[in-house]
Amino acid sequence: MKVVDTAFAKSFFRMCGDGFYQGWHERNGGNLSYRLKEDEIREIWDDLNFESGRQYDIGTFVPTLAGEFFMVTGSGKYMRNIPDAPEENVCIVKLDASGVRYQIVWGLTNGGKPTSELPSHLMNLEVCKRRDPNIRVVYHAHPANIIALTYLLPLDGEIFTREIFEMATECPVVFPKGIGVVPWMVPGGKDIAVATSKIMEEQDFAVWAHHGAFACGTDFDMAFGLMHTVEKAAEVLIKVMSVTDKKRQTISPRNFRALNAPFGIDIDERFLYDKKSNVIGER
Ligand code: 2HA
Ligand code: ZN
Repeated sequence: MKVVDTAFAKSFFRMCGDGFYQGWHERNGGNLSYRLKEDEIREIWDDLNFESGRQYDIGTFVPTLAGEFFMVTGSGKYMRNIPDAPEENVCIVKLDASGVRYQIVWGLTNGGKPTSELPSHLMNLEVCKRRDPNIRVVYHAHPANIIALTYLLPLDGEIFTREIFEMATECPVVFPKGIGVVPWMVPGGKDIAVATSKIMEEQDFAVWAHHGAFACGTDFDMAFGLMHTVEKAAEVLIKVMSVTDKKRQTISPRNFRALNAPFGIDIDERFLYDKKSNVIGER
């Protein structure tokens, strides 16, 4: 089967367009990766090309992913163009037996390399695979409200989570383990990949201060839906903060605890601290 005709590839390409139309992918901003299943690799085997044999350094070390195949967006490519021209803008890479190098086996037909954030994608996919082998998607986007909050709230995962939780009852139900925050760092390298994957060892979402965010998921809907949910709550918070620095009323820790039983979740208590004031962002 042709790669472009598979269900996973169609979902991948569609999500890139969806993210563009949300306004999360100006120019070449953002990137997406997917760890293929064994039956999907078998399905597309005849459409892969191993001839070049050229190997490139990942820029980090992901032994748990050795030998695996990933669909990833191309470096410098525009998410907007992916649904119409996937083969030019996306590739499939195969990792070598030690998880240090990769080979391009499909796509990027006009040349190019995988996303500049490949180290972060692969390190996140690695820690996610260790905690849940069903997690296969890692998504990086530049949503405006999440980025705006990184200028307004302390860069503290507990405070970010609590303030986002209070903006929509849905939030603690969708991500009861909360979100983490990476301080400003140089993008594209190993250091930011290490910092992000530290968060992804336990949580599904990492904010990159003054840059964007990373979400993971078991499928494209889960990763996109998580980005969408956090960004929507961030938008509500920005609207509230545009009017006042204080909340008149909000969802209380007692209210949050009441969600646990009916929704079968266990909201981490470290986000449910008692606040000393109603000023947004203060503990
Ligand atoms: O240009 O978003 O972080 C792609 C990016 C880099
Ligand atoms: Zn980015």
